[in-house]
Amino acid sequence: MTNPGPAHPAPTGPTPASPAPTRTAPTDATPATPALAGLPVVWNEDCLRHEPAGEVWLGVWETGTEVPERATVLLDALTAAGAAVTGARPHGNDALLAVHDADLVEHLATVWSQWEAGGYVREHGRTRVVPYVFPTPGLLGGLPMRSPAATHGRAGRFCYDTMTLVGPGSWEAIRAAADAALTAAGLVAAGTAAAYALCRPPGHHATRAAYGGSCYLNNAAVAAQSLRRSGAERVAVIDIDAHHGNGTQAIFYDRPDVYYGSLHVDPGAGWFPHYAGYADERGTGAGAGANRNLPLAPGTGDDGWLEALGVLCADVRHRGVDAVVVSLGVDAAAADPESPLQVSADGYARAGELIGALGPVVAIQEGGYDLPSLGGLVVATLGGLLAGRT
Ligand code: SP5
Ligand code: ZN
Repeated sequence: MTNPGPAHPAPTGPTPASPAPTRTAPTDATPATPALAGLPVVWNEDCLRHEPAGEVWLGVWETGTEVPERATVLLDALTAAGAAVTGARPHGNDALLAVHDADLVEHLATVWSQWEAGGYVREHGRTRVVPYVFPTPGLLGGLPMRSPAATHGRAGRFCYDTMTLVGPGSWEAIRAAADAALTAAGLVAAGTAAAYALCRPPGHHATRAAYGGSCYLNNAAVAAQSLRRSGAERVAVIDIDAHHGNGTQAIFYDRPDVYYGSLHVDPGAGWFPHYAGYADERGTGAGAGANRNLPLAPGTGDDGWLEALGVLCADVRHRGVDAVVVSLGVDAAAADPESPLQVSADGYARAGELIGALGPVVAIQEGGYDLPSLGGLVVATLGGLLAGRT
């Protein structure tokens, strides 16, 4: 029997509080050569404005794990490690529309104001946009897609689950995360060896025309396409988030110029995103062979995980690559509440080395939900990335 969710025991007690925010300059305790000295970390404060206020899972509104504190914890850890925090530069919608349908972008930009204007909050106590009817192929049966008159009907048109809520500041954060990804891609296109975008919300579950899995716009796909437009002929997206990046896979599935490789907990063993991420999904048409999924058994640790990453890296070296995008989720770590993989911080550091050796890298933050260990995991990965590059 497949499980409906995490097979390991749910964490007991309240979510641990994040460390007190410290934005002070490095102190005497900082090593002489900070681990991430010189690494650009691209950030925009607007990423904090998305407050999904939980997720509706199996019909029940639960405390969510994709919380704003994730970003503050990461920013503090990266700053303490000597990274150079730089502001995300605003970009036009062109870069978004190269990988997303205009209807999705328009919906995300406007659905909250329509929800509010429709009285869903004031009159009905519905404090976030949560869809309830989904126009699946089984419902439509070949009928043309409509744009429902009711906002609550329209809410399901571009969303494929109930866990990915939209609130007052969501669009500003979604847009800021994409700008951060584009800014990091621009730095690498201009010759910087590695750059990291502190994207929140994450993006790899967002497809061309639909959002879900705590993701709204696909930051990694936006970065990959921007690298292509800047002249990189062959781009590889390596996705080490614990979950399969079904959105990134779908966006590039028929293209030979953007390789997608992912290691993730086996959807066939009962894990999100359930409908994608299987090993036989290898790309289609001109993109045949440019997609590789390596689903891993629950419980897989450093050895199995790094061996699988080695397969993806061999693929990339074999095909040739001008720039790499890494979908950097750290939810494969042992302490993470959202996946049963058992990767250590050393494992993540080694992954960074392997990926850094492939070529110039744009790192995009995806998942990772254990607030006490989140910062150390990302710092370890980026430190490995810098070490592997040389
Ligand atoms: C970017 C990313 O890592 N997205 C992950 C989305 C997968 N979320 C699946 C959630 C499944 C149920 N969560 C269980 C919560 C139990 N309280
Ligand atoms: Zn994930």
